[in-house]
Amino acid sequence: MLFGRTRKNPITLPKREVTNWVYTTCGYCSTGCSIEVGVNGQGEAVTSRGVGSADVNRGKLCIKGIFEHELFYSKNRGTRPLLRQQTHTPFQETTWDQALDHTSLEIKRIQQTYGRDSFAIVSTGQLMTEEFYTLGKLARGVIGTNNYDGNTTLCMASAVSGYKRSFGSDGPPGCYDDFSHTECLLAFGSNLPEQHPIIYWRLRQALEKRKFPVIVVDPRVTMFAQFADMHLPITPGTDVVLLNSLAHVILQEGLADMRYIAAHTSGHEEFSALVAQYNPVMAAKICGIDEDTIRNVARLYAKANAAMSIWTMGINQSTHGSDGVVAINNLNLITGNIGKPGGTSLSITGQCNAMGTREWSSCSGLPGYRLLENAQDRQEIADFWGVDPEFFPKKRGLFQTDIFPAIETGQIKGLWLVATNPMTSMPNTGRIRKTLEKLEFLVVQDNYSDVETTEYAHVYLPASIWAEKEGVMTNTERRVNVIRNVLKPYADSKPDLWIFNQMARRFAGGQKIKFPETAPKVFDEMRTLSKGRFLDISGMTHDLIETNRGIQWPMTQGAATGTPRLYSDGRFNHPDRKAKLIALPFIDNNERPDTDYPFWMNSGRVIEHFHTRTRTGKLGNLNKFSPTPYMEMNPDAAHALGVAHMSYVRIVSRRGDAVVMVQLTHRVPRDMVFIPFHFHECVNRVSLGLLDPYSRQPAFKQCAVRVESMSQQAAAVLNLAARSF
Ligand SMILES: Nc1nc2c(c(=O)[nH]1)N[C@H]1C(S)=C(S)[C@@H](COP(=O)(O)OP(=O)(O)OC[C@H]3O[C@@H](n4cnc5c(=O)[nH]c(N)nc54)[C@H](O)[C@@H]3O)O[C@H]1N2
Ligand SMILES: Nc1nc2c(c(=O)[nH]1)N[C@H]1C(S)=C(S)[C@@H](COP(=O)(O)OP(=O)(O)OC[C@H]3O[C@@H](n4cnc5c(=O)[nH]c(N)nc54)[C@H](O)[C@@H]3O)O[C@H]1N2
Ligand code: SF4
Ligand SMILES: [Mo]
Repeated sequence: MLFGRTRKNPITLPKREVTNWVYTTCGYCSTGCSIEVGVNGQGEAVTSRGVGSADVNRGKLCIKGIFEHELFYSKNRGTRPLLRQQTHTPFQETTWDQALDHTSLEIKRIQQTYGRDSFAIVSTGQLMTEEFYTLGKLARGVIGTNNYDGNTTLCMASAVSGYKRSFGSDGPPGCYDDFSHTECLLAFGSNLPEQHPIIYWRLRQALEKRKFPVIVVDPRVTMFAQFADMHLPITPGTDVVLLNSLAHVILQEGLADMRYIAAHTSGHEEFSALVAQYNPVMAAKICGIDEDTIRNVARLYAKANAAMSIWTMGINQSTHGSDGVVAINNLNLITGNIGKPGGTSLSITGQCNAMGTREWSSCSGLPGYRLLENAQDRQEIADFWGVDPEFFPKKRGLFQTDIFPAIETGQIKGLWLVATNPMTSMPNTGRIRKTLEKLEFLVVQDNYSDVETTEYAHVYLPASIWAEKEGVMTNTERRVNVIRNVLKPYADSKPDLWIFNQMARRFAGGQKIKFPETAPKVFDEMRTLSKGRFLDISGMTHDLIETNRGIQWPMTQGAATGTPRLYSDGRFNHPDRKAKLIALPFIDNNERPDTDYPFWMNSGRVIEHFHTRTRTGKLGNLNKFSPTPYMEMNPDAAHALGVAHMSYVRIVSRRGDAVVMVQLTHRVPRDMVFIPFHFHECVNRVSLGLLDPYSRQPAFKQCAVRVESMSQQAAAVLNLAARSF
């Protein structure tokens, strides 16, 4: 008798005859895996594989990388530029010349009518570095708006700000190899196995060779927490209190590295006086981690010969994001754990090239970590580009999260969105919708014509995706890796570099300044501008980068290799060459659960999806794992409300509501729900996103909601309605 699957059609694997493997780098997360894309005799990309000789991934890829070649053929790629005079009327297909002419005329009209800064540009962490540099030249040197920033404000701004405050410069000091040397790992608000699977795999490799304690601080029992030796389920938003208390114990028990503190830091006295107030008994009441555990972790960390901390969005996306980063740096400074093998303060970056935009995009300043506030930096770039230094503003303009409120109040009238989707990714999207509707002119430049923001756009520019282009990206450990061109641009889409260059030509300033047409030529400009600087890349070329499977900056001209660690000599980038120990008083300003809204709403990611699903939502091999907006809820809390597993509920906050399917799990405590943020019209309809005072990054991870059970029929209707807006 035949049973089950034997009756069904057998699974057949497609035949993949690869004639050519092309070297490239993954375009999703910041791990920076080297990929080879297999191309067949007909010139089609048919498969992807990890590069065995690449130090980062050593032949491995996560589920997103394995299917990355499918992106080339994914649905709803933009085929031609689209244009319309008014939103909510049908778009007309148009030529590149017309789309670019119209856009440049609108930019000029808005700037002439309302002032130069009334036109804003919001970019991303997902272009090639050469594209970032070119967009920066266009924004700063030609168009001349000071309201130019990136979505990295949602992502890495707190890490940047914290590094600058502590060390005098941005730039993560450590690397993945530190796992092989450390004796204690402390991870804050990072779900490494799902969000950086290959970095996690590097950690596992190190642990197989040599056991050391792994301690995860996260209010949720993440996959990382499950694999850790200790899990500290912290009260949301209170990491600074825990960190101050760890420092308290280390100083009080004489476990600090006083020699390192005296030689390489300033501010010790004020810092010690502040942490003296954070004894573990008092801290436990705020951060929810008991006194014994605090003392135990402090001793483990301080007594290890080398100890390291990593963190991601649980720290950065907080009203104390920048302070959280500084607090982690404080911990590493007082224990002498900076710039030594296994001893570091390593921010795990988010997007594939969030580092590249920090280094070269001019979003927060000028290229190569130069500052608008510094006259010599302005002069150097003005001379190099051939512009008047007075054309540059003397202070950075609005952060991305301040640009939208400035649209609300009429200060900004026109916007260019490049590779970012704020209608899904910004907090409180109801407010974002109103701002986009208020714009006189919106241009959206994206791989996909169905990206939600096009609904509000006047012009849509179809950009080529990933390895239809070429250029470099910098990963979490400062490794510059190269994306080689695999396929020619899809339909009539164009590489972002081409689009920026064509736009430049349409401005008088852009005709005077040189805009090199190819990525290697742009890279040459960056190399020249990097000479002698902290992020020196003058020793690199695209070819050398490919040969080495990525090189870590700095690498000066003539050097044999890159540099795995920064600050190994204990000399930092503040004028006195010391790192700062900074006192961090804690003020609790989060929206907390109360009787009307009794749950913390936490949000984040799952392994199979990337951000707003414009890409992973279109690949069956990824989307099938979670095609529906859902929420993790504790079974006890659900029972009390009569909410069943796999039923739909309505979550409500003071901003808005959303419909999600319930997944009952003990991953979340009784007073918390967790929602992946990948879905449109979902978590960010509800989120608050209070801003960090230094970095202006939103606290996506903390707000208060209530959960309403509802008739499943009504839920289905609402769910559909919400999605069709
Ligand atoms: N699969 C996948 N991988 C990705 C991405 C993706 O979309 N999908 N995106 C990339 C990007 S841009 C980024 S920024 C990274 C993000 O990578 P992660 O930061 O690792 O991912 P998240 O899920 O956003 O948040 C991490 C954790 O922060 C915790 N958290 C919430 N509040 C607090 C708190 O108050 N304190 C502490 N200590 N923890 C808290 C959450 O419970 C969550 O488990 O991932 C990158 N990698
Ligand atoms: N509630 C909540 N909200 C969050 C977060 C959270 O944890 N919780 N995390 C925040 C974080 S850390 C981040 S990084 C943001 C991400 O937020 P977004 O950047 O808005 O999200 P993406 O979906 O990555 O949008 C990138 C867009 O660029 C397009 N794109 C990709 N490559 C290219 C290219 O080469 N050229 C062009 N022109 N377009 C391209 C994609 O199709 C996509 O539409 O979301 C933030 N929002
Ligand atoms: S870990 Fe990140 S870089 Fe590596 S394959 Fe996965 S998504 Fe790409
Ligand atoms: Mo991010």
